[in-house]
Amino acid sequence: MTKAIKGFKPDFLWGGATAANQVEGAFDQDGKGLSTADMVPFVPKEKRGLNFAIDVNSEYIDDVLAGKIQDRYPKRDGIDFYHHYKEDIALFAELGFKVFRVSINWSRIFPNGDDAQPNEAGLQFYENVFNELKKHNIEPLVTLSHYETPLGLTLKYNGWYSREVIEFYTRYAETVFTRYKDLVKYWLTFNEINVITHSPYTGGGVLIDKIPGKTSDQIAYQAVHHQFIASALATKLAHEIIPGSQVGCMLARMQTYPVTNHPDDILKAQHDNDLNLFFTDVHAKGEYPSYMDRHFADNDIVVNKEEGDDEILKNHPVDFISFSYYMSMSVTTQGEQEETAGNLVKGAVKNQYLESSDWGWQIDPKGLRVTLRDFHNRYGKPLFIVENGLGAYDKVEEDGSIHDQYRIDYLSKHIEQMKEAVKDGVDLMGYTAWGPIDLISFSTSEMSKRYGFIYVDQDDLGNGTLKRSKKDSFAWYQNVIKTNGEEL
Ligand code: BGP
Repeated sequence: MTKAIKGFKPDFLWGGATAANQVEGAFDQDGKGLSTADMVPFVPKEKRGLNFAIDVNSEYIDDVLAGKIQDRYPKRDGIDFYHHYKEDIALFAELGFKVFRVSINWSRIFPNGDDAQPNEAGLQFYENVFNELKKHNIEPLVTLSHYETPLGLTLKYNGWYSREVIEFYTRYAETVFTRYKDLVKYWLTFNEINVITHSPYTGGGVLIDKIPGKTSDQIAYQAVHHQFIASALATKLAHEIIPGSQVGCMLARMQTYPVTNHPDDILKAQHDNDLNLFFTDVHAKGEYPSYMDRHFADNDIVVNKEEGDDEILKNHPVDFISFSYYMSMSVTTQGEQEETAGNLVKGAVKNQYLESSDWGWQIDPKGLRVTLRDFHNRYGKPLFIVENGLGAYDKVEEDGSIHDQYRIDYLSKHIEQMKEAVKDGVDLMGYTAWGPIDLISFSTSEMSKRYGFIYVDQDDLGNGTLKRSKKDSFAWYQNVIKTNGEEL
């Protein structure tokens, strides 16, 4: 008898994902300290390059703190979720969310990062949020660190480059696990942990100009080793403090294709994929993969480990693998070709078969199926897509409606491929669309790069009423959830 091929599980976790620094605002209220995200300015389009993230250096930070620079910092204001969370969660409930991904802003809990005692007002805020979710039967999925290193740790220790930060992170993790043990079951240790090799400041609160004589990669791989240890220790703590808890790692997946079938292209794509999957390899298998020995040697990278580190990694692998997926990459060794914008893979070039978003991200739903199958075969662990979506300019019609069919097209094609992957045998736990409510863009600090089913009336300069309204995609996603992905 042949086995029936089924779609999504009945308890599939449908929902949406946000990060504190992109939604909350209230950056200096109720005892919150500054975080690295609070120092990222808005840079007008004409002044930007192909860079993925707007970066800052130590001189810039010193000048801001000394009051010499008066830039705009959209992530300090977010969409004021801090004061709108009840209204926003009610809208997520109306969408039918089973899960909602948030991050805890570390500097709300430990304002300087290394404080001896947590800030009660910060703890209370998230307790209120989690209780509100519970009221609506929505599971929280909580990221401990989403590009929000307390600035104090950057200024005093140079962020994750310092091993001491592991202890501050585990203190923070233990504090929130203990406080929310009856409210939160699903945790992620670091958002897009691989981004640290592209932007050590964003991913690790590290200022590389403070470490002369070392390459960015030499610094980043040391810093990420500390994050791996911290992640494993947090996994251990979660399992001890919260019975039945599940902890995942989180990768910005960069599915990379060879442009031609020249063996050099195949090898290059394989190597770039390995460099990306290194982060999930360590988290899932509990050890450094052997291919990194060669990469480290070729690039003069020495990762200082302490005795006992290998055991910590080995003993506490993650329970599931989560990742963001927006686009795929293509690479070639065969001559010059046009580069694509906004990517994390050095030298990635245009794929002639794919269309691009207004920000140059190449849209590739089938790449998601490839990614899911690869992960499944490589790790055999449950998978969770915790970010996916289309950043687009939306037009508000005179009657207030917003016809975002382009967003529906993007999402439905990706969910279709998820369904195929599930039929291929992939164990998929859930899907949280990025930015279910419009929020501040991570890479550009723009408000006008919108992902939401819910529109927020605010422009790039911070003008607007902050009023929330439903786009066409709202009813569409509501029905997707209602039919468990059957109707797209
Ligand atoms: C991921 C980040 C998110 C996010 C998303 C979309 O890399 O984890 O924080 O915002 O990308 O990116 P952007 O906001 O730059 O369009």
